[in-house]
Amino acid sequence: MLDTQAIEKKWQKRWDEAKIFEADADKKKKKFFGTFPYPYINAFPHIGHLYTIMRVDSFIRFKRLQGYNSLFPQGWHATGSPIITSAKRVKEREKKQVSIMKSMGITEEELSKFEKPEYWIDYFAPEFEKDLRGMGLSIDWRRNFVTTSINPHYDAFIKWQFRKLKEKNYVVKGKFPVVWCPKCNTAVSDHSRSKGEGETTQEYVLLKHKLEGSGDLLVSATLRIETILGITNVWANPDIKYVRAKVNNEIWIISKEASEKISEQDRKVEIIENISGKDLIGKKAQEFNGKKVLILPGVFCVADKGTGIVHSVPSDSPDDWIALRDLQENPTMCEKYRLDYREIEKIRAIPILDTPGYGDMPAMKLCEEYGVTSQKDKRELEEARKALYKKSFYESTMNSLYRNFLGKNLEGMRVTQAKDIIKDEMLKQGCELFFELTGAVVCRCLTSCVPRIVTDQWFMAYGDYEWKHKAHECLNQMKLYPDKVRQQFEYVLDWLRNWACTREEGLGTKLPWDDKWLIESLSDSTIYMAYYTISHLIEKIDAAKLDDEFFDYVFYGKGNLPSLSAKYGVTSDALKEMRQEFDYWYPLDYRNSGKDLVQNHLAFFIFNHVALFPKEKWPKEIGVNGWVTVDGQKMSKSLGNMIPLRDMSEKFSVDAARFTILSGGEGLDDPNWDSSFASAFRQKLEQFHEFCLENYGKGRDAHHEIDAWMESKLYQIIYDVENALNETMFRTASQLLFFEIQQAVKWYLKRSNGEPNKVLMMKIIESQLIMLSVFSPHICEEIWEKIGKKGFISTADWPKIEVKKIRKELDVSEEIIKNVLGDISSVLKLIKKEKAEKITLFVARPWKYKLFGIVKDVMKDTMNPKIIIQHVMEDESMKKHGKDISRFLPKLVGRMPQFLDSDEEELKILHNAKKFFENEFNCSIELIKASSSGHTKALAAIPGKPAILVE
Ligand code: A2H
Repeated sequence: MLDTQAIEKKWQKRWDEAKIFEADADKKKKKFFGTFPYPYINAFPHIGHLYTIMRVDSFIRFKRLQGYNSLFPQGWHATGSPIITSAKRVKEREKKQVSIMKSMGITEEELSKFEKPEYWIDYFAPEFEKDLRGMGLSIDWRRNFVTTSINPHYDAFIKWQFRKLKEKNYVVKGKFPVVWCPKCNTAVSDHSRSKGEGETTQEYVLLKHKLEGSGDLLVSATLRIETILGITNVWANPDIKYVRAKVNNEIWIISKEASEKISEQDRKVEIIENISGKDLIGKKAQEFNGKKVLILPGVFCVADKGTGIVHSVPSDSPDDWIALRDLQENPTMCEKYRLDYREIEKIRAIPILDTPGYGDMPAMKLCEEYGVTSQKDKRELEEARKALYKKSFYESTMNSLYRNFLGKNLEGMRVTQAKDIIKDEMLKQGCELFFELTGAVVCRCLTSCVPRIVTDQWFMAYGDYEWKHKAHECLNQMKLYPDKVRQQFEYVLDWLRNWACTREEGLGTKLPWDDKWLIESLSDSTIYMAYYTISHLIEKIDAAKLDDEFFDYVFYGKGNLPSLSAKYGVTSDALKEMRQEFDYWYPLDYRNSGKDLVQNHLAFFIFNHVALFPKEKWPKEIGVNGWVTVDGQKMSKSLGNMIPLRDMSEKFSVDAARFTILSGGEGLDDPNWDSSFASAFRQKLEQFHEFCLENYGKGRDAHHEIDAWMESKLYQIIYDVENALNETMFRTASQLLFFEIQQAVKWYLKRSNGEPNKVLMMKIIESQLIMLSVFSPHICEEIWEKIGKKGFISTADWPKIEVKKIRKELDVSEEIIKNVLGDISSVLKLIKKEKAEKITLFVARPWKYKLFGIVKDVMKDTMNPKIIIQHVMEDESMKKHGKDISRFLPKLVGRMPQFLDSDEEELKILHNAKKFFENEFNCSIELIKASSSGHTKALAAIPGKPAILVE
């Protein structure tokens, strides 16, 4: 058995000594710069990290082979809650955390050290580096760094970033709703959650409808306050419990659930009495403009959303439209609630907006389009609701009813714009804001979160219209892998609003102008790829001296070199080098991450780049991938299937592990790690090692016919691999560059009687090695050295293709020969004959080739045998074979063999393979054209499948 661990160590050491992955700016060379998000270092890296990081390493290795000066740096993220909460949980000796620590091999005595967050960094940063080095990643380790004030140079960089953002008004302070943990007493951003990543607060406007005959206010909640002039009625659910409650100084009628939530949002709530929804039905309510509307039964109103009361705008809400229609078609229902049916019948939707493509009654139109026939069509209704919500928000305009809205002319204005104006006006009229979470959120401390309004928080103003616009501009010019994620990015860029960017405790960089605050982890990690370009050089400068002028010089080229050099105590050349490194490596070419980061990190990455850098430095490509499953199961600590990377070498060998993870999936699908594949592939690599050593440099000098096919096949595969890699389709590439080549070589060796062409065989082995080195570099280096190649394979040249030698027609010939070989074997088996004396092959009659040509053409349009035969019979020359054709043609539909243009050509290739057949079957082979034979067997021959006679 090969000692793969020794091979891994050997090559990792050699790479390190030769510094082949250390890349410096070099204006003469084209460059490629790719990154994997720096991980939180609160446990050892595991298989979940492996897939994403391999997508970066392999892409960069590929680019390096293609001649790019390629840079792959790696740092560590120590900011914020992942480390802090873990440390806290250790301090509390929380059971689960203690068992996690134990499973990482940390002893009881060491445990107390992990109570201090700083210790995690000291401990895990080197461990991470060791494990990633152990995976053979082609990282430039000089550029490695850690975040937070522990690294004063990075700290200065983040402070520069935030001062710049604040100058542009992109960091603001204000009263904003946040997702709040009542236990930690802090806003809880995505990476501080154990559940509910991506969930956020949603703002509702509460609208008050005065109940006739009393001062009570029926309060409804809406996301679309701008539709206020379209209200035709109010919905209350007859089957749920409401309360009359004193809210501050008013009496509100809302659901019981709502009263609890409202009391958490800065209001005093006292419940006076319970009332049933039924008792509200049929009463009247007065709107803000004096208009009176009926309260009607709305069974779709749920108690735990908003206030449990909904006002109805049937022109623009599919839910309201269909609920109203259901009621209008149901006199019995009206009777049940003692409603005057004639009055209900008269209610008409009020046109208020113009929606391109849908006119002024879009709710009705969308219900029709999506097939909503009643409230029971829940799925259709949801689709209609979603479609209209988006369309209306971006495209609808206010109609003439809004010509004078509380003194403002809003006619013709876009909903996006009018919404805020109307909201502000209505807030003055007594409406209030109310917040819900878009879904359940649990803090890392395991407490359920609630929406909360905070007043002195700092926010990133991702809702800023111009900023969004620029972010879109950047996205539009970016290449995305796969492009399918573009829509999600567009949605996120639009949807992002204010983002709480600070928290009160933990590790991180202090907000430069308000040092009670620390910058949270998703906000100090947006443009650090720029920091990589100088991270190994900046340490020459005393961190205490680093100020904005320094970073302005490096990133913007501003300032006077001699005076800067004096100021920072380094030579002008040292400064110039940093500027050049940045200028050369930026823009970032490729960033890859898991799909969970689209909604936060990757969007922030775009936002912050466009805010701080000129267009020519905006990032160029983003790759997004799915989540790793392990042997078909979700990866989780409790299942114990999060294989740590440090176990890979021994269990599977690093090269097999790298190959396995990349062949586990591609695109947005969740890739699966298959342990049995990894074990099997380890052996395959060993066999491959043996094969290369045995076959390299051996073979004949002469050229045979079959060499052309093999060469064509090789180039075709290289070409396809290159295309797949260019699209980060690593799974496709892995199949081609390993299994497909092997299959081809196997056939080639069979066809050349075990004696391949020497030069070609060398070329095959070298090409395959170079391509495979993208996935499994150690074993490839080892073989490369053993077959006598000079230099590292990791820095070799990507195999060159001679396009004109790719000849697809040769594939057809080989396919026919393969089929004939199989058919003869089947016949021998069928007649139970071990050895034949003689085998005759009859090549089909010429008219059948013409027939096949026609059929192949027609089959592009239809697979219906009847229609195909009709088409065939349109050809005069086919008519006389009509009977024959209708007998055998139906069997061929969908499974025509590969065939050549004429019996002459087929005969020729069979002739070339005659010796091969004779060797295979150890008998003489005769080739006869069916057209010149009277043998009945000959009639069965069709193109690509000669008839076989065994004697
Ligand atoms: B919207 P989301 Cl014109 N039960 O207001 C059922 N639905 C409720 C509810 C409850 N307890 N509380 C509020 N809603 C409705 C106007 C409107 C609304 C228009 C168009 C679309 C639209 C007039 N009805 O919502 O599930 C309210 O109806 C479509 C999304 O939290 C509220 O806004 O997203 C909306 O659902 C909130 O729905």
